[in-house]
This record gives sequence, structure tokens and C-alpha cells, in this order.
Amino acid sequence: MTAATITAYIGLGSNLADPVSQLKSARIAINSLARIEELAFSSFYHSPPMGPQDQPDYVNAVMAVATDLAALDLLRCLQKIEHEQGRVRTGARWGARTLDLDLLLYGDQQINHPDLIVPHPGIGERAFVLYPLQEIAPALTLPTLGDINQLIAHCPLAGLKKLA
Ligand code: A4P
Ligand code: MG
Repeated sequence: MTAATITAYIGLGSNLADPVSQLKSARIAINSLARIEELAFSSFYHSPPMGPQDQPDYVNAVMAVATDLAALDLLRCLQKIEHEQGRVRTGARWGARTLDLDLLLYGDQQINHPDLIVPHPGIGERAFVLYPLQEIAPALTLPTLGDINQLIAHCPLAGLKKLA
């Protein structure tokens, strides 16, 4: 890793085709990317779907990595892994998926690119992101959003459960 190393956080989610296995495979795939090292990986969390309710419950987790990949290059790598794990984009917003990899945070940067918005939109209100994020980064300050503990204090669990 170079002097340009950034700590990034990746949100993992799945609600099809054995979600826990999907997340475990994604973790291995991310670890096998060049120029990325895992720093931390949260527990798995079970969560009811946000968005359309006629889909299975999700399993979510958050991973911290050190990387010197540019943010867009990291996003492309994550999209390739989604594709390799059978993600089919139906066009339905917030629909069921084998694997969703979101770039939640990229250092303290704010990014507004047509293909990449960081911090990932909505994370300040999503229990399935905030609780696993706090588990691995309990003192984190999020760019534009502030202290993770303040965000958690205003974010009900909404059915989120840590898996044993
Ligand atoms: N994109 C922009 N910024 C980012 C970023 N920071 N990380 C663009 C990843 N992608 C980013 O994403 C749509 C476009 O977002 C991409 O082309 C990318 O360039 P997508 O993965 O194709 O579609 P999506 O995931 O269905 O849409 P969206 O709006 O990203 O949804 P979310 O926010 O990912 O939410 N309920 C539970 N319980 N747990 C979940 O994990 N996830 C979703 C999807 C819905 N309900 C859920 C969960
Ligand atoms: Mg997404």
C-alpha cells in the first residue's frame, strides 16, 4: 500500500440464494482484489426489507478495507463481484438481489459523480448499515453526517438482529 492509502467501508447485502454464503463469498472475493486489505468485518445481521415488502429478509454486514484504489476503480471492482455472484439488475428499485455491494465511505471524501455518490445516500438512517458500521468503527465520524453514535441514537433497530 502507498502513501495514498484510504480507509473505505463497504456495505454488503443479500436476500437471495443463501445470503450468508453470498456475503462470505463476497468477503473472499474482495480480499482477493489487488491493492485492498481487509481491516475489519462486522457480524452478520438479519433485517426486514427496506422498500418493497414482497421480497425475502436480508442479511447485511459492513467491511472496512485499506486501499489505494481510486474510488471509482473500487466501485467497478465491487460491481464485477456482484455480477460474478449472479446479480441480475431487473431495473426494479430496491428489489431482491443475490448480492449488493455499496461503497459507503471512502476516507473523509465527499464524491458526487454520476456513477458514485459518497457517503452512500441514506446511510444516516439505515439501521442495517449503521449498527454493523458502529460495531467495527465505534468512534467513527462520517463526512457530512457526523458521529456514528449520534446517528445510532436516532435510528431505531427496525427489526435488525445480529446473527449468532
Ligand atoms: N451508485 C452511486 N453511488 C454508489 C455507491 N456509493 N456505492 C450507483 C454503490 N453504488 C453507487 O446501484 C444503482 C447505482 O448506484 C449504480 O449504478 C451505481 O453506479 P445498484 O446496486 O445497481 O441498485 P440498487 O442497489 O438497487 O439501488 P440503490 O438505490 O443503490 O439501493 P441501495 O441503497 O443499495 O438499497 N433492505 C435491507 N434490509 N437491507 C439491504 O441491504 N438494500 C436495498 C438496496 C434495499 N433494501 C434493503 C437493502
Ligand atoms: Mg446498491
